Amino acid sequence: MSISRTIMIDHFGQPLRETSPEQMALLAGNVFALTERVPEAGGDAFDFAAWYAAWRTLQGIGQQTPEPSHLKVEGADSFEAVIPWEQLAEAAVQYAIEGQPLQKGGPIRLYVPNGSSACLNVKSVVMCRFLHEEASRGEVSYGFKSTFSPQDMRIKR
Ligand SMILES: Nc1nc2c(c(=O)[nH]1)N[C@H]1C(S)=C(S)[C@@H](COP(=O)(O)O)O[C@H]1N2
Ligand SMILES: [Mo]
Repeated sequence: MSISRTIMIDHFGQPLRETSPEQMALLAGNVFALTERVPEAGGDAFDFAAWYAAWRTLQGIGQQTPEPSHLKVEGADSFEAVIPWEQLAEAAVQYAIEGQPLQKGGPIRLYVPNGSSACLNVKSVVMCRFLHEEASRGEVSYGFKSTFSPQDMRIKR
């Protein structure tokens, strides 16, 4: 089975950009063994924040554009997580194992060591959406895709 090697980027609703695991790793600049940051995990990783900073510069996104409030990551299986920006400071992206593309969980997998749940370690990430949603700042959600937004999730039934 062949998996998609493309990752789409939605930054604050601007036109979608496309990238790949290898482009992301190059842009992030520094690759390391994931186990250094996530002891139970393996493979090759780069720092999420380093990638984001370099990507913003490449896209010409200036200082006047605020930091996101959340990252929404979507897996190929429609699992998705909305992660508060503050939880991503130590986040790492697994993009290869021994230099080879991921056979499972590719094209990339996000690891959030400081996250509020292991459920935020989304596999098979095909879409990263950078959001600014002040009303839901600090709120986490994850699960299989539904028609509910994080805004809707705030109303407990
Ligand atoms: N794409 C995708 N990522 C996912 C999930 C999923 O169902 N699909 N499950 C999440 C949940 S709820 C957990 S607890 C962890 C489990 O990770 P593991 O299989 O490495 O133990 O993966 C997370 N990432
Ligand atoms: Mo989970």
